[in-house]
Amino acid sequence: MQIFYNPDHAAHQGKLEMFRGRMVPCHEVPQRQDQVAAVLQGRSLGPLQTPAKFGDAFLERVHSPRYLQFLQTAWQQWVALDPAHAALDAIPSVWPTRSFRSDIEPDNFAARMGLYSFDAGTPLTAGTWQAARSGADCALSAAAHIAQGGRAAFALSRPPGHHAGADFFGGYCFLNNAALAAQYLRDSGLERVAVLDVDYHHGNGTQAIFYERADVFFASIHGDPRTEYPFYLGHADERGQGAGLGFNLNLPLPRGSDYARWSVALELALKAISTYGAQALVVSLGVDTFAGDPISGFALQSDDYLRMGERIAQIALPTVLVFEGGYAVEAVGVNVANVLQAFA
Ligand code: Q9C
Ligand code: ZN
Repeated sequence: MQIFYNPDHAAHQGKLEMFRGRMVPCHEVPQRQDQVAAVLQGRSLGPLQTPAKFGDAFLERVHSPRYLQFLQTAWQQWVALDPAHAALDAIPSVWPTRSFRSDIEPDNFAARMGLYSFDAGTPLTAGTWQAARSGADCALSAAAHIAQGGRAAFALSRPPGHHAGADFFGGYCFLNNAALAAQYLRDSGLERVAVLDVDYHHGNGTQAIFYERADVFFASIHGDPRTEYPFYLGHADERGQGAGLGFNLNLPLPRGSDYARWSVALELALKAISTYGAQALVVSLGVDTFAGDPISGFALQSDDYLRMGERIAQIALPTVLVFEGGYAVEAVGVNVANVLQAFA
C-alpha cells in the first residue's frame, strides 16, 4: 500500500462553524490527519510519502476555472475588505437559491462566497487553498500509482473532498479529491472507473460531477438524506441522467444502522461495481459511520472496519482510497488503519 500524506493539511484550521443558532468549534480539525498518521506509522503498511506536484490542468478536469480562481484568491479578497478580517475566518451567509442567477459572478465578496458554496459550516481560512491544493496532489499521486500498475494507494489528506462540486465548496470540502483521482484514472486510459463512497454523508459533489456520465460509476452508502446532511441529494431514485442513466447508485440507510445492516448495502454496491465492469476503484473513505462519531448516526464498531477493508479488497480492483470524514478524533486512526490493513 502506497500512502501519500498531505504535508500542508494543518494550514487549513477553521475556527468556528454554524450549528443550531450558534458558532461552535469546527469538527474538521488537523488532529484528525495527525491521528491517522500516528496509527499508520505503527502498523507497517508502508512509509508516509510526500505527494508529487501536479499542474492546475488536472484540477480543471473536474472543477470550473472561475471556481478555482475564486478559491485561490478568496483569502486575499477577504483581508482586503478589512485588515481585521485576518483574525477571522470567511463564512458564507447568502446564497442564490431557486429563481436566482448563478451565471453572473457578483463583485461583492460575500455574494461570491455564496455563489460558490452551499452551507455555513465550512469556514475558508488563510491556509485553505494551500491545504486543499496539496490534498489534490495526494489524491493525484495515489491515482498515478494505480495508473502505473499499482494495486492500492491511500491519500491521507484533509480538508476532505466528496461534498465539493465542480464549482462549489461545503460540508468541510473544497476540492473533490476522489473525483480528481477518478478523472485521472480515466485520462490515463482506463475506460470504466467506479467510485464507492462509504462516508456517513452522501457524496453529493462526486455524484453531481459524474451524474451525466457513463464512464464513472458512483455508488454511495449513507445516512438517509430525509434526516441527514447534506439533505438535498442522495435519495435512492437518483440513478443518473442522460448518458449517465443507470450509473449512479444511492443506498441510503436509517440512523442507527449497524454493520449487519450496513454490510447488506455494501454487498449491493460491490455487486453493481463488478457488473459495471470497473477497471479501477476509488473509495471515498470516511469513517464517520463509527458509533462514537459526534456528528453522525450509524453504529459501526472499530472491528467492523477490518471486515469492510477485507470485503472491498475481494473485488480485486486496483484501488485508490481517499480519506474523507471521521470526527471521533481518538478513534479515527484505528478505524482508518483497520480498513487499510485488512485491505492490504
Ligand atoms: N454546521 C464530511 O464528512 N454538518 N463532511 C453540518 C451544521 C456538516 C461532513 C452541521 C457535515 C459535513 C466530509
Ligand atoms: Zn461525512
